[in-house]
Amino acid sequence: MERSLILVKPDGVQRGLIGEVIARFERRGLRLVGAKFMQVSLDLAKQHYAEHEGKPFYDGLIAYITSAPVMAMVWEGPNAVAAIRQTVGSTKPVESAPGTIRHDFALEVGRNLIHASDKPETGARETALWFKNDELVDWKRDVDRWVFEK
Ligand code: IDP
Ligand code: MG
Repeated sequence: MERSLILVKPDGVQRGLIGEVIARFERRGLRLVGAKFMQVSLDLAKQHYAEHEGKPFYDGLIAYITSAPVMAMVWEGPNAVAAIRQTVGSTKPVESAPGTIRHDFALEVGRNLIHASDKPETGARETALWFKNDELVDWKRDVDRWVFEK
């Protein structure tokens, strides 16, 4: 089953939007695999955002993600990465479709509330970076057969 790392970033936590974000993924039918509320270390922030090192917004991005606690989660489902990116919306909130999280709750790219893995391989890599194996729960829901075709 495909997995995606989701972070409710510091602005989302401070604004009381953890529940809103979780509710949207639950309603979509995705299955929660792991969750922890945590302060991000500088080391983890740098590993997570390594692909952006050297870009003009990099220092601000590291400062943003380490500025206050985040809610880190792993969600899974068929095509979970694409489904979640769709529910999250575009990187720039003003380019996000109405009804997406970034459209509905954000205005600026540097305060866009949420992180979601961008590819299935990234989902696997980021899950391993943020969570130990024993922090992830392998489980079935009674409702799975009504949400997942197979
Ligand atoms: P994504 O979060 O939609 O995958 P990325 O391009 O991977 O977007 O960028 C990672 C994060 O870096 C964004 O979510 C946003 O918080 C921040 N970011 C990206 N571009 C800019 C920018 O031009 N200015 C400020 N922050 C940016
Ligand atoms: Mg990205």
